[in-house]
This record gives sequence, structure tokens and C-alpha cells, in this order.
Amino acid sequence: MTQKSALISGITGQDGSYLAELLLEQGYQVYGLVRRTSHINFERIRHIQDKIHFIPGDLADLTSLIYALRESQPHEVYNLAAQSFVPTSWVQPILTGDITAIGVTRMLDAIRAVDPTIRFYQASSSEMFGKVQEVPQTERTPFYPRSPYGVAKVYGHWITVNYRESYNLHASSGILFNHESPRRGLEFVTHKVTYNAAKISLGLANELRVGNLDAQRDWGYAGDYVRAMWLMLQQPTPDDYVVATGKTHSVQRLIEVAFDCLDLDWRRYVVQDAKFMRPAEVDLLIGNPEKARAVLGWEPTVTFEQMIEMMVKADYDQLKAEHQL
Ligand code: NAP
Ligand code: F7E
Repeated sequence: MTQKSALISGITGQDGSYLAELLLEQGYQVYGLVRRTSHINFERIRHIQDKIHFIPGDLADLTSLIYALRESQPHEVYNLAAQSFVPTSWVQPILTGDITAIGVTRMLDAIRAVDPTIRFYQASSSEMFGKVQEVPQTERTPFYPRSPYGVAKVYGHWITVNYRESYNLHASSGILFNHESPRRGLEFVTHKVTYNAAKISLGLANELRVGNLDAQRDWGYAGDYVRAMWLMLQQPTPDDYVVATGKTHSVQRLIEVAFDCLDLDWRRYVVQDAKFMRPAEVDLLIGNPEKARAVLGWEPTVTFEQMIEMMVKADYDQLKAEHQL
């Protein structure tokens, strides 16, 4: 059998790093699209970087995508690149639309031009449900996005469906609920909490400033979620799937679990700060992953509590080593 190859956009991000690991384990030739930066940011893929073929490119630049597809000749493309931080999307709404929304069309059009048999995965998001119209959310729940990021993801989702229906592309969209890991960006609430709890425990900080404590999220483990992406592209027909744990927790509960891991009373350290409140909030997300379970045979393996403990421990060990404590 010929070796399979895949092109991952967003390979330097959290999900890109776990997906690259998974595809290498499966024997794929892995290509990563990387944009030009003044400083190489391969922290998450350093351990596998010798096994990856890097191709320069940017979702803002159609020509670079065509070139990347010609060079890599992939069987599968995973479009994980995006401006992915919700608060930034209010500050840079046009850039968010250009990359997170129109960038999807650029990639799809490049695939159509270069090789329409390439299988395509789009990183859709539970943020599309926003002000939820149904609880729990399924593939049929109507979208009501609450941020420029959510709006951009709705566009990316529907253009994927449209290219599938218009051009018969094998294009699938994973509606992934929040997923986290020790490789999560420090600006997202889970990692912000675990990192600062570890700092407080080591005497390196004395408070943690956060926004809305009441927001509820269906938080899973990123290592589990990239498996669902891969499974979608192994199906005979393309489709859309909700990927979630089916359980939800508040930000306050997340804080309690993280601080408990370090025997700290969170109430002594956590300060609410209006700076971290959003102009429009997504109050409650909880997904129903039944279709992913039934069709893909996908199930999460790491619980919320196990994942938070894993993140706290990783942050604690890293900070301790860094500061020689
Ligand atoms: P992430 O850590 O923020 O990574 C984003 C990646 O996109 C990075 O590799 C970044 O490159 C790249 N990128 C940004 N702008 C680009 C551009 N113009 N051209 C090429 N690459 C660009 O995100 P993640 O958490 O891994 O999420 C992966 C995808 O899933 C994103 O599309 C996100 O919106 C979506 N998603 C995430 C979640 C979640 O809970 N994590 C849930 C649902 C959907 P640099 O390293 O150079 O910045
Ligand atoms: O916020 C609340 C905040 O930034 C979660 C992205 O991967 O998942 C992510 O988007 C909740 C929100 O993730 C702070 O108001 C309170 O209600 O960790 P987050 P997100 O906005 O849900 C989706 C599925 C994606 O697709 C996105 O790409 O936590 N919150 N206090 C806070 N959030 C942050 N960041 N910082 C705080 O201090």
C-alpha cells in the first residue's frame, strides 16, 4: 500500500501538535503549513519536528496554499489554522473573518484547483451554538454565534458543507467543543487557571484575575479530540459531527478542581476583573456526541478532573524546574 500523506494547517497550535503525533504513529507522511514569523514557534512540535515536512504558507494567501498542495500532494488536509481566541475576535474582527472564515474558502478552492479527490477536515466549533437554542447541542441544533469568532466559524462550517454539496468534495466538519491540554495557549481559561494555581502554590504569584465564573463549558482532552478528526476522514462518506464529552462544568468549578489539586483554597486568591468579561457571552455549552460514538466509534478517554490534574501537574513541574525550586 502507498504511504498516506496529510497536510496540516495550524500544525504549531495545540491540536496540530497532537494530530501530527497521531498521523506519524499511523505511518503518514506529515506536512505542516507554517506562516512566517520572526521567531520560530515550534515549542509544541519540537519532539517530532525532524519527522515533519514544513511548507511556508498562510491562509491569507491563496497562492501559497496552491503551492503547498502541489508540493505535498496530500491524501488528506486538516484545516486547523485560525485566529482562535474569542476575545481577540472583537479587537481584530476583520482579520478573524479573513483567516477563520474566508481562509477556509481559500483552502477549499485550492483543493478544487489542485486535486478534488483530497479529503478535507474543517475545524468547526461549539462557539457556533453561542446563545444555545437547544440543550444539549447536536449536529441539528441551529447556530446563534455570539462573537466575531463564532460568526467566522459559522461561515467556515457552511462553506465546507457547500463545497461538499456543490463539488462533491470529501469535506467533513468537526463541531468540536472546548478541548484542552498542557499544550493549550496560556490565554485560554483552563491553562490560565492551572498555570497561575501552580505559580501561587510555588510562591511565584499571589492572585489570579479572571472574568465570568458562571460560564459553563463541555471541556474535553485535546489528545482524544484529534482522533475524532482523523476518524472522520476515514469514513466512506463525508459528514459533520459533534465531538464533546456530554458533561458541563462552570469556570468556578474548574478553579475549585485546579486549586484542590494543590491543596489551596481558591477563594483566598481568585479576583474577578471586569477586564476579562466579554461584550457578549456564551453561557452554557454541552454537546451530545452520540453520532460520533455511533458512526465513528469515538469516545473520550480522559475525564475533566483527570485533564485538569494533568495540566496542573505539568505546570507545577515546569515552573519548579524553570525557577530551580
Ligand atoms: P491554536 O492553538 O490557537 O492554533 C492555531 C494555529 O493556527 C496555529 O498553528 C497558528 O500559527 C495557525 N494560524 C493562525 N493564523 C494563521 C494564518 N493566517 N495562516 C496559517 N496559519 C495560521 O488553536 P487550537 O486550539 O489548536 O485549535 C485548532 C483549530 O480548532 C482552530 O481552528 C480553532 O479555532 C478550532 N477549535 C478549537 C477548539 C479548542 O477547544 N481548542 C474547539 C473548537 C474548534 P502560529 O503558531 O504561527 O500562531
Ligand atoms: O473561555 C470564561 C470565558 O477563552 C471559556 C477556543 O478554543 O473554545 C475556546 O473558546 C470561558 C468563557 O474559551 C476568563 O468568558 C472567565 O465563557 O477558555 P476560553 P472559549 O471562549 O470557550 C471554543 C470551542 C473555540 O472554538 C475557541 O477557539 O471562560 N472566562 N474568565 C475566561 N476566559 C478567559 N480566556 N480568560 C479569563 O480570565
